[in-house]
This record gives sequence, structure tokens and C-alpha cells, in this order.
Amino acid sequence: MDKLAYIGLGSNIELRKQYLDDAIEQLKAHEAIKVTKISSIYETPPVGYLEQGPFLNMVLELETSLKNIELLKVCQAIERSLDRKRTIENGPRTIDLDILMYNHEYRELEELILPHPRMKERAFVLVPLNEIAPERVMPTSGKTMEELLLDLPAKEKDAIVLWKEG
Ligand code: PH2
Ligand code: MG
Ligand code: MG
Repeated sequence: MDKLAYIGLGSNIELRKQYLDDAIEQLKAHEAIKVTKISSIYETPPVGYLEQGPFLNMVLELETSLKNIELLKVCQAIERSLDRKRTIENGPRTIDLDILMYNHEYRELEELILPHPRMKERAFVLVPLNEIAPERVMPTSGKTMEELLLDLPAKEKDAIVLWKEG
């Protein structure tokens, strides 16, 4: 388990919390993955494609012995097992698992770009990331999560609210 990775989770089809829980359970059950940190869950307005309901978003830290593409395949298999359909780009989904960072790698592969190219613009990623890894440096920008979050407009950060069950 010698690689450290951060995964962003998102769901905006009910039962949203159940999809997040199921995805975390599947990651925990994987023999080559150890989930080491779990952020709070946040409710967030949709970004990009706006004609859809609010998301629940969160971030996980994991240690893994999987290579980057192997981890991607595991994430995609979990998405498929939880009924993920790819219809509208950026549209509603039961579950989305994005590799945000993998060790300190900077890669542009056909299937995977590391770190995630849009993470630094997205408050729904940076708020939970800053909660569990404020000092972590994003390989391409050289900035910590805390610094990246400071760069975002206040109104985008204010839209990310802690979610409570019930
Ligand atoms: N994911 C997207 C597009 N827009 N908006 C929010 N709030 N949360 C997401 O996880 C999200 C999104 C593409 O993956
Ligand atoms: Mg995504
Ligand atoms: Mg995705």
C-alpha cells in the first residue's frame, strides 16, 4: 500500500447517501486499497450542466498498491456496479468516482489525467479536500488545497454546505 490517492465522490440521484456508502464499502473491501481518511458529506449545486438536482460530494484518501490505471478500472467497475449510466455529459449520476490525485504524479494518459484537470476550479472538490488534506500540494499548480481554496470566489465556497442526514 505504498501510493497515496485522493478520490472525489459525487451523486445526485436518490438514494444519494446510499450510493456514496456503497462505493466506500466497495473500496474498503478491495484487498489492495486501504481507506485512510473520509471527509464530511457536502450538498452542492450542480456545476456545468445545470438542469439537474443538487449533488452530495465528498473526498476520500486512500493508500493502495494499485497502479494509477488499475485504480481507475476499480473506480469504473464500482460505478458500473452502482448503475452508472453515461448519457448526458456532466449530467445526473448515481455515483461518480474521480481520481483527483495519485501520489505526486503528473500524467496525461489517454484514459486518465493526473491531477484531475478541473479540481482546482471546483469548490465541491476543494472544500472536502481541504478538510482532510489542507497541506497536500497539487502537483501541477504547486499550491496546497488550502491555498487553492483561497483562490476561489466566496460565493462558490458558500454554496457548499455540510450535509446532515434526515
Ligand atoms: N460533477 C460533474 C459536473 N458537475 N457538480 C457538482 N456539484 N458535483 C459534482 O460532483 C459534479 C458537478 C462532473 O463529474
Ligand atoms: Mg466528475
Ligand atoms: Mg468521473
